[in-house]
Amino acid sequence: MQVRRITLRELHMDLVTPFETSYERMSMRRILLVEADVDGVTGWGECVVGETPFYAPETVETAVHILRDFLWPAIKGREFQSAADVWNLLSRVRGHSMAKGGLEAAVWDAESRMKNVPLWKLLGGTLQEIPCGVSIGIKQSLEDLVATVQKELACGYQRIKIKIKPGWDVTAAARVRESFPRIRLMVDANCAYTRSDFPLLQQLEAYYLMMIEQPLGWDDVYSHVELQKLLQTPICLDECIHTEEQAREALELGACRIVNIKLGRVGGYTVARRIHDLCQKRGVPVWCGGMLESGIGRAHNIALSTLPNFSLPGDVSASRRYWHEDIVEPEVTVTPQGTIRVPGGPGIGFTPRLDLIERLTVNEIRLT
Ligand code: OSB
Ligand code: MG
Repeated sequence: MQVRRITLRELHMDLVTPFETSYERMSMRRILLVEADVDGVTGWGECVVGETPFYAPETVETAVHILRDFLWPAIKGREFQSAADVWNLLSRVRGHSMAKGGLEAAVWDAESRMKNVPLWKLLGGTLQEIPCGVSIGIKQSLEDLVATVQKELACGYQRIKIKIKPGWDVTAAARVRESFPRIRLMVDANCAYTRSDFPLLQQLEAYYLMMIEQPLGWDDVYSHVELQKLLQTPICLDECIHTEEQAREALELGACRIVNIKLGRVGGYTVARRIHDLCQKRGVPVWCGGMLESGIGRAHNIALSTLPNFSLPGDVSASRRYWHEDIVEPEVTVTPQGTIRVPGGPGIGFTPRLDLIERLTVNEIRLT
């Protein structure tokens, strides 16, 4: 098969509620979609780049540049057997995982539509219903936080993750744990701490957290090794893991006991599946992270989450938590048990709403 052309679209979408992390507050997203024509069949992917380089180095501008000037030329006119081969065609470009991941995902969607099978089956997925958690941003007050947790639990979500930062950590965890003694609770620091904060991070042990996600530097595996030695609570790495080799390093050194896998952060399904398999062999559970995706990226996260070692609830939740109107039909919904039922249709199993996509598009680039 060959990719005949790709179209990049940047959409502006307002979040239902602003989302605050240790590094920024977001109230809208610049969503970058990739539409790929593969032998006449259309597939869709999402580059999960941020508006800023504060989570990871890539932004919308870098992704468009790399896609247009390097990734498209690398794939244009090339014959390949399956979407699983796309990673090799793109691997000459170093880094830029989110740009690669969005393009690769579009080809996977197209291939599974071509074969008339659900993408999750083509990937080797086995779970037909995936467990869901939510990621709750930093709030104005502890009361606000508790009320938000309460609301999400009432929707059925199976685990609660709260964002922390210096000044909003031990007190926030303590208050939520006090209010909800038995829930599955975890925290995500997005790299906000350093080695001098080890005593503070040790205080979090008192709240029976499932894990502490990415407390230390985005490129600092070794400090996580040191911290994990001091903690009973498992560390989960997010920002530190961009490649299969980094995942192996982290597991080998004992930097974490759980891995968050995001398609964009690792450059697509090929590496995501390798990290999944590696963790599975070592008995390390994984879960699917989120990047405040539109329905397209969310549908891909659902497909990924069907692989058997995605045994912990992910940050894959209902469309309505993010958007007044999502760009796929039907929108993503969660059962009262806090699960998503995996769609049975071909490809990602959700249909892009072309009229709405067009309305929200602020920039369109066709590459042929
Ligand atoms: O660290 O997991 C993260 C959102 C944007 C960037 C990084 C992260 C997040 C989230 C939200 O935690 C997950 C979601 O609900 O999509
Ligand atoms: Mg995270």
